[in-house]
Amino acid sequence: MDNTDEARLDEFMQGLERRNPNEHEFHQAVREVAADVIPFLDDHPEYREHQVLERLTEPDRIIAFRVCWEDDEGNVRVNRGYRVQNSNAIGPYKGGIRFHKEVTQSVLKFLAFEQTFKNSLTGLPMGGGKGGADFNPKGKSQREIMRFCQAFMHGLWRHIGPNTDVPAGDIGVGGREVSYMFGEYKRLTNEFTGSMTGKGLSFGGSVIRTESTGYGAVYFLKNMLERKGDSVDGKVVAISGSGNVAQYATEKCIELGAKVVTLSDSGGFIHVPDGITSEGLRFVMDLKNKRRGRISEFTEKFGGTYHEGERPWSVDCDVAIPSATQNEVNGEDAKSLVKHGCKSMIEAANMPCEPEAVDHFKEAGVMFAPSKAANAGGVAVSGLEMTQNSMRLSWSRDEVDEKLKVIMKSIHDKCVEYGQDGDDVDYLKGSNIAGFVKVADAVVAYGVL
Ligand code: NDP
Ligand code: 2IT
Repeated sequence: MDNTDEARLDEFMQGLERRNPNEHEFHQAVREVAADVIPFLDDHPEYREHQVLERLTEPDRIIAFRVCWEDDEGNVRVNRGYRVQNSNAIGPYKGGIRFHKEVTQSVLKFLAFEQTFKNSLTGLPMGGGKGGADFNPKGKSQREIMRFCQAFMHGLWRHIGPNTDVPAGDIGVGGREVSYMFGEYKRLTNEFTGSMTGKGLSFGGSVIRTESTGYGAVYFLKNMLERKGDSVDGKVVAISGSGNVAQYATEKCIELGAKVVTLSDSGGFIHVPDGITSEGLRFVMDLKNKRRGRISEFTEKFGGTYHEGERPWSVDCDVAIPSATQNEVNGEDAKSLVKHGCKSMIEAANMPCEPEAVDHFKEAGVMFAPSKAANAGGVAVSGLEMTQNSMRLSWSRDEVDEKLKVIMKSIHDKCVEYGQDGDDVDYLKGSNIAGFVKVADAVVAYGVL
């Protein structure tokens, strides 16, 4: 980046930070995109003239609402729900719902902004949005979760619909919660439409949607390694998280011959140097999806070590796949990973790497797959679920898996097209620009809106 672009970036970020005070996650996500897009605009003045970046960093709208519900003891509880509709330039708003105690407007704005470019990269007609609530599902009964989901949908239903905005899952929201919310939407509108994705398979859900984010991230890794004449087989992989994305990334790694040596939750991580077996993974799925237990229980049954309060970035590995949450890999973690042999970083969570970590991976020559490319498999299969709902039919597992592979390869190839740098590929730059161009062309085409 030359001095003029550097000055432009600083000026742009100062304005954004002034207009959006204290929204650190949002600032971080925008800076990461703007750092690549601003120099690109030098050769594409029409986007600058139309203020496309300025428009895409101001969400179309933010909906905030009170969610009032009753717990099992009959106490009245109050949470705040949101939907950030960032851009519908290329399709209905699309993106997950997050239930987590640390949900803020800043977190949802960063996620909705990222989603806009991620969805563009999939090649499917989907705009970008994200929603959620500062509701902590931990320790809640099934009935409390159901009542919360229904109350949340009471605040949201007017603002969504199959051609308007199509929510799905994210942290704290899986098939069970989507089903409660979709059921409530159906009751309120008296319509059975594809207004949410990630539904149960017997009522409009797509096969492979549950697996798609984790599988897609590993397909992306496979594409990156194959470009270098390498393969997933035999790689030692450190994964964080033990939820939806971590589970299916682990499953696909095992299937392709890699050894997954770590998983984690918010309490700590497990290290299994011989690799987590399929049986061990089934135990984790049961533990996390049915019993809502802690990952520490794994070592009691399957061996390995548990590291309380630590993240899994201090173990020997070839590949790291953070799959828990934002900013879970800092600069020191990045140095530790590189020291322990890590050569590929696959961001399966959204923005898991802090900027210092991204810089360090770049300096160290680590292949870096940014989240908007690496984890796009989830929303891609959500897009395929929307298609199946519109056509009122269901595709087979093989058909959907094949389409997912094709989409992940096409995202990889777009990153190469826009991010080629000699023999190397800057996947971050490639994903930012490839994602931006499609949305920007639509924004320009609509005129001043
Ligand atoms: P889940 O709720 O299924 O699992 C989340 C996992 O991350 C749990 O193991 C949880 O531990 C851990 N975790 C959450 N917050 C923290 C934290 N602050 N510190 C440490 N660990 C934490 O979520 P998903 O697997 O669906 O999502 C994981 C990531 O992937 C998120 O960044 C999400 O945005 C992203 N993603 C998800 C997609 C999807 O289809 N689900 C699609 C694309 C991206 P604990 O159980 O202790 O809370
Ligand atoms: O971050 C994400 O891409 C998701 N949580 C999935 C969104 C979706 O609409 O499937």
